[in-house]
Amino acid sequence: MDAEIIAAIWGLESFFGERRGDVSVISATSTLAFDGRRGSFFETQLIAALQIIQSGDILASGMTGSWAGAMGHTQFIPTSYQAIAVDFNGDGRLDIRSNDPTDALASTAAYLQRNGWTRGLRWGAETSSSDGNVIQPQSGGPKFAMTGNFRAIKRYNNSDAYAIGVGHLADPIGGGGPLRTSFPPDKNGLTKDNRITLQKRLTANGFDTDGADT
Ligand SMILES: [Ca+2]
Repeated sequence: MDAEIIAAIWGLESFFGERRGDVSVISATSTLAFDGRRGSFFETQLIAALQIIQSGDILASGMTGSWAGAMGHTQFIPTSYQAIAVDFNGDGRLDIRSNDPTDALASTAAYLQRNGWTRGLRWGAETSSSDGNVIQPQSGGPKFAMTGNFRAIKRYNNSDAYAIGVGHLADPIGGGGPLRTSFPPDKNGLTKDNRITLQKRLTANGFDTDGADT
């Protein structure tokens, strides 16, 4: 059940390596450092990114990631890369970005371990009870009882929805069945028709929506 969690994080972070990010990490972090709202955080990430280039682990030209500077298969930010990434395949390089995901997946395991992961313990499970530490993301939807490992997943991304998504993907990867209760429709979300209308209007106003999702 530990390996399934790593696989699920890989799925959520980069669609199992398909979307590792093609934005220059230096460009992304320097832009966000200048932008202000979380300026000091991204300034720290920028400095870390420059130090990684200086160390020779990643070439400047190949240092790409998300719009927020997260890199590779499991989207490590530069400071996490520096602090936690491991050379699991033993080739002398901390490589979380190339086609071989070995180092990235091992680094994710190391990250969870560093943040209090207990081996062999489930993340949580669907429950019919409302007692104790239970989260129900949507009224009328499934309820989940959480373990300490749920908190460890949230250290990856501090969101209940994210951590439930990881657990919910990990369970079937490990052979588990579907949830007993379905998630109700999102009352405040956009419908498909809303999305199509929005994209058409954006396109009409000159924004590139890559075509409406019809
Ligand atoms: Ca390596």
